[in-house]
Amino acid sequence: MNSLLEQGTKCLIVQSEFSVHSFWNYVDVCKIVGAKYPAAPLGLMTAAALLPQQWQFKLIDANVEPLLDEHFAWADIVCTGGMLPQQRSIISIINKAHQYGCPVVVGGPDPSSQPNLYQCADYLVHGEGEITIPMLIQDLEKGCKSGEYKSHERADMTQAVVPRFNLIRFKDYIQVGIQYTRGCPFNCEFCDIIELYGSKPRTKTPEQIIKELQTLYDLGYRGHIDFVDDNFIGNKKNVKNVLHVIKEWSEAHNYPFYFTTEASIDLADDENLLQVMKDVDFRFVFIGIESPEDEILRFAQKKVNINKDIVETIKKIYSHGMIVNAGFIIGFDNESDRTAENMMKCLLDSGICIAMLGKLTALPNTQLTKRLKREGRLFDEGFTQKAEIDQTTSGLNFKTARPRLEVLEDYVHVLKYIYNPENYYKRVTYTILNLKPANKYRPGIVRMLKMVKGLFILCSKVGFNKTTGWLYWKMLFTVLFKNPRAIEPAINLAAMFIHLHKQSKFIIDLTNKEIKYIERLGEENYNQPRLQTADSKAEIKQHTPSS
Ligand code: B12
Ligand code: SF4
Repeated sequence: MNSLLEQGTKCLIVQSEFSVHSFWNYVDVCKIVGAKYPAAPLGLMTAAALLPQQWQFKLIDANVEPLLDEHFAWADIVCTGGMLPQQRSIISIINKAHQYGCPVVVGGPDPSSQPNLYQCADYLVHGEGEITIPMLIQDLEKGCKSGEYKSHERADMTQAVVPRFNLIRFKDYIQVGIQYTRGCPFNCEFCDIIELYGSKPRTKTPEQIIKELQTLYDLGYRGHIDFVDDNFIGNKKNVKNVLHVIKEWSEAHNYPFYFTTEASIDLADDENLLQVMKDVDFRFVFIGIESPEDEILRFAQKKVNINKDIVETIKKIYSHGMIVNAGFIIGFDNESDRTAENMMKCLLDSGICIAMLGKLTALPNTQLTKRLKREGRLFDEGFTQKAEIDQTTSGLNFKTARPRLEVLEDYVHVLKYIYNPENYYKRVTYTILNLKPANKYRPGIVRMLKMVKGLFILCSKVGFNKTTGWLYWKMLFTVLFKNPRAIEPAINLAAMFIHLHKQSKFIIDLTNKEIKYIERLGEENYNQPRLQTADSKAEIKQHTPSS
């Protein structure tokens, strides 16, 4: 091949594998509805739309099909990338491609955060592809055999391209993502979003979003669309505009989609916003609650959550048809022996069923990481250790303020409590009885048949199981009598328990092993070898004004 920019250059795009043990990897639930993996690889589909369009693309998602030697043998160039938990698998893909003599382009959040770990790639693309992929293309035009592309500029989202949705098989996934905004106006100490994407939310125009919806519609996709935004409501004025336009489009197309997203808790302060989200059939929203204790939130700079009556706030969102999934964090400096109790009470009272309980993680480049470094508390192992699964296994990569054993014991205690079958079904019943779903999206006949089949599988798995059987039927009949319009989300939450129960058990066992290990070793002996080396500490001291 003379130039990589030739017409028909074969570009293999690889989404590397995520751990099967991840909280987010609810493959058992996917199987029930005939899918293979929850979410489609939006970052890579977007990168594909920015790469030279004269190329021939093949996208292999190793989470839904095996990545084979013949794929590498076919390729002239390989593109890959992704998040922290994919690090090891991304690097093995780079090595494999090199065995086949293929140059590799790597990009995405982890190569951008930790470029030093990806120097083995031929072309290393930092940050937002809208800015840096054109720089790569310029180099390819010049025939450069390697390069690193970075920029301090942030992408203008109004110029963003439509992702190459045609590179995936929709039936492999439960949901397809689209992105409306990047960045978040808040300033939480532990968050890397503001470092990666800035604190000024940048949004696409309503026309761009409609173009993406229309593309998906024309490709035959129907059903679940996830707005993968850092904070969907970061710019409240713009989001209302786009929602009004989506509403008109959805009406005109007979509501082919329903939506989910991630938003800050102040969503509940805006009745009008809640109503337009209901109007277009938003069904789930993920909210970072982190902690029910104001003192902890204040310390973590999570100001948007302070002085909120969480139970009432969540109830209000349920009444607009949206189930709240939430993130909670354990390991903040000013936690106390009441932290676990308070968290469990909050979860039970608010009915939050799907709670991602993670351990505080000092992610690359965050304010938290900088502070812990200054305080000499950051572990040398950095971010990679144990990060292969997600923040249920990684995290606490620093000397904790409370004894580590206490933090881990609380972690296990809360997990056991929230994913105990009785407690889970209690929360499902509460949530569903408070839910007023819009039910605008109506599945077509094929999807309907799949759902009916899925329901039979679910009933056989959960309904005739000695742990969940009675709880499942009791919940189902309560919902059928008291709020039949919400039967579908009730079934979905019951299905999710298959995954949540299994995943939490895995994490509990793993954490218990860690507890035993620390008990044997002693807290100090655990921390000391992991702390920053003497040299790096000296360097930090030199740069700390107070020292
Ligand atoms: C949606 C999302 C998820 C979803 C879905 C993921 C999926 N499969 O699609 C879920 C909820 C599952 C998830 C989970 C996690 N996530 Co997440 N997630 C996001 C989020 C909000 C959007 C991702 C997205 O689709 N963006 C839109 C696309 C277009 O952007 P992009 O992927 O960055 O791609 C662009 C560039 O990076 C570049 N690019 C990307 N790939 C490539 C490849 C090549 C070759 C090139 C040239 C360019 C390129 O071009 C694209 C266009 O600009 C991001 C934050 C963000 N704003 O991106 C966090 C983010 C990616 N997640 C992150 C993390 C840490 C996680 C978790 C580990 C968190 C946890 N709590 O445990 C888990 C692990 C996942 C797992 N399965 O094990 C971090 C990653 C940090 C890092 N340094 O790697 C991010 C950045 C933010 C955060 N702090 O949460 N996540
Ligand atoms: S509200 Fe969420 S996205 Fe925004 S800064 Fe805080 S943690 Fe990050």
